[in-house]
Amino acid sequence: MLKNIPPEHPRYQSLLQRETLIEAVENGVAAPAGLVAQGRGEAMDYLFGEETLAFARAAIRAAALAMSLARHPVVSVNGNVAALCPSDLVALSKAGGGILEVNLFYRTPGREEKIESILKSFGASEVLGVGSDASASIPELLSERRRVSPRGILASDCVFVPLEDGDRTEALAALGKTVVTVDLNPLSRTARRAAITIVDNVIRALPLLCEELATVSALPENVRRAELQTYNNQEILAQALDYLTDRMARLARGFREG
Ligand code: PTJ
Repeated sequence: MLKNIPPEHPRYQSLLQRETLIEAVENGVAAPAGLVAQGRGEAMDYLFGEETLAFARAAIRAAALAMSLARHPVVSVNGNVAALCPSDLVALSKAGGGILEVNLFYRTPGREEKIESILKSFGASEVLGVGSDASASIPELLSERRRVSPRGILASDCVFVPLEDGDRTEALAALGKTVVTVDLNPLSRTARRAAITIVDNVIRALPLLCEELATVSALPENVRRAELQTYNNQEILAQALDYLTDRMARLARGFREG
């Protein structure tokens, strides 16, 4: 199906992501609800102009600082991100972003193992949260996402949870963990509750995050701590909304003026 999209199509990248997700649902890697999530993200990306904007770059920098300073960072992997950017997840883990852990909202039989084998095919040496490894539980969470690895999310101080649901973000934050997310919707509960929200398409954000992690890791720890303290997530979300408002107004003026 993927090869049917001509590369010169003006919406090639977007259609490719869509088809990748459809294929992942057909193969049992992504949940059917993952298509709804992708559609929501696609719509927001369209409104933002499908580019990585200044507020996203600032959040990527803060995310890299937080990961580099963490004692035990973890990269949480769901079906959507495993389908969209498996090689970047492995690269992020290897760059110091954290150990990989599969954590699913819809934990149906076989999906964890499929995601594990995708990550391993891209070079991951260890993937937590699969089968009996997800033996610990996050208190106050009813969904299947409560099941975590005692060596991973449970023990972590910083969790990267791209495309997350609001309940778990709140629960992880309540446990005192630094929650870093990627979410194209600045109004989502996850976006508002995370410590650091990268409002960008995960496809574009992950390679930039890997690069930034390498850059900040070269800085002295006290310099990284001081810079991270200046980061304000509410301000970043406000900038994302300001950008949308201004862009929509500009586009509306363009229609009126012809
Ligand atoms: O694989 P599972 O079982 O763990 O399920 C994963 C999904 C994504 C289905 C589950 O976590 C879910 O239902 O998530 P939500 O509540 O739909 O939230 C997903 C958020 O990610 C939404 O706010 C979307 O706007 C956003 N989003 C979707 N695609 C992208 C995105 N953000 C960045 N990049 C994207 N490509």
